[in-house]
Amino acid sequence: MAAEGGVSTIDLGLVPSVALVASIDDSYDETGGALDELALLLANLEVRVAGRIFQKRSSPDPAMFLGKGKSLEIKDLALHLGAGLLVVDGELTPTQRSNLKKISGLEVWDRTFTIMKIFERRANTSEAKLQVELAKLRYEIPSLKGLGHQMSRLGGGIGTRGPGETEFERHRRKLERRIKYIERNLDGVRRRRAQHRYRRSRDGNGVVSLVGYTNSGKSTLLRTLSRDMGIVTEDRLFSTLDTVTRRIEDRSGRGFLLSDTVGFIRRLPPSLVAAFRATLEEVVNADLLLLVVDASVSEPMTSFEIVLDTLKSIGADEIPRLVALNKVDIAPEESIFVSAGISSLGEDVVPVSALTGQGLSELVDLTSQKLFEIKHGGPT
Ligand SMILES: Nc1nc2c(ncn2[C@@H]2O[C@H](COP(=O)(O)OP(=O)(O)OP(=O)(O)O)[C@@H](O)[C@H]2O)c(=O)[nH]1
Ligand SMILES: [Mg+2]
Repeated sequence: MAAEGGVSTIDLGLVPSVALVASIDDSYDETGGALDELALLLANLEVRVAGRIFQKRSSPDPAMFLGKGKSLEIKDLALHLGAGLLVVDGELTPTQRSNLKKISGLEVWDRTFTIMKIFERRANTSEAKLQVELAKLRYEIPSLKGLGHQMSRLGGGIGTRGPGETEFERHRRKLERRIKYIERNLDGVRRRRAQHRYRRSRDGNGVVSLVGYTNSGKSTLLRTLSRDMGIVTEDRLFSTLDTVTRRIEDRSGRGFLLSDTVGFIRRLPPSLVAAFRATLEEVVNADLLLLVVDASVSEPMTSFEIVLDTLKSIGADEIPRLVALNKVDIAPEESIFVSAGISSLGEDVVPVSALTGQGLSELVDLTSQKLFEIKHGGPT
C-alpha cells in the first residue's frame, strides 16, 4: 500500500516477477486444481510461480491466514527461491494481509487482488476502467479501517480524536465520493443499455449472450460468425471486459443479436461481479444464452459447472440456453464423453470449432430456431 497520490491507496507499481503461492485447501489440487489456476492467473501478469505451499487447515488462521511457523518457513523459502511475492489462494482480511507481510517480508496478495490486477491491465474502454476502479475502491475501504486505527493511535490520549483519525476520515470520504461518482456514471450506462435493449426487442430482434469460462473461445465465436476481424481474441485470461454485439443470420436469413462479454472463473470475486453489473446485465436480459465450453482443457465438466454456478449467482440460470462445446479441432477423443455428459443433464449440446468453423452452421440454425420458439411459444 502507498498512501500518497491519487484517490486509491492500492499500489499499482511494479509487480514482482517471482512468486510463492499458498493454499490451506488441498482437496481439489491433486489433479491440478486451485493452485494451478492461481499460477495461470499469475502467468497472465508475467509472474512466475517458484514454489507452492500447502497447509491443511479447517479454517484460515484469523491473524495471518497460515500458521505462524509456516509463515516463517515462507520467508526462508522466498529468500532461497528469489521470490518477492506471496499469493494466497483465498481472501485475506486486512489484518491477515498486513501480518503476513510483516512476518514474511514479502509483498502479499490474495486471489481477488490478483484477478483485479488482470482486469486492470485488460481494461481499455472508459466503462471497463471505471468498473475496475470501482471494484478496487470497494476492496480497499475495509483495509482502511486498520489504517485508521493505526493513524488514530498517533493521536494519543483516550477519548481524543487525534490528527491521524481526521486524516483517515478525510481519505475515506474521498474514496466514498469517488465511489458515488463512478456509480452514478455506471447507472447512466445501465440506463442507456436498458433503452437499447428495449429498442432491440421492439424491433423484433432476439438477443443471445455468449457466456463461458474465460479463454473458452467466446470472442472467437463472435468473430467467426460476424466475420468482424476487429474483435479481439487472445490466448490469455479475461481478454474481453466489455460488451460487443453483432447481428448474425442463419441459413434462411433470419437474424438475431449476439453479444460477447466478460468471461467467468471459479469464485469470481463478488466485488468484481458487483462492479461489472452493467456488463453482466447484458447476460441477465438475454432471451437465450450460448454457453461456450472449452473441450480441450483437462476438466471441461468442472468449468461447465463453474459457469452454471456463476449464472446462478447473477440470476441468469433460468434463461434458456444452448451449449457450444468448442475447440473440438484440438480436443482429445474423450471429449465425446463430455458432450454426452452435458447432454445427459438435459442440455442441448452442439460440438463446434470457432476457429475452423466446424459445426457453426448447425449452431446458428439451432440458436435461431430456439429463439423463434421462445418468442412465439412453439417450434418453427
Ligand atoms: N484450436 C482452437 N482454438 C480456439 C478455438 N476457439 C478459440 N480458440 C483459441 O482460444 C483462445 C481464447 O479465445 P477467445 O475467443 O479470446 O476466448 P474468450 O472466451 O473470449 O476469452 P475471454 O475474453 O478471456 O473470456 C484464443 O487463442 C483462440 O484462438 C477453437 O475452436 N479451436
Ligand atoms: Mg473474449
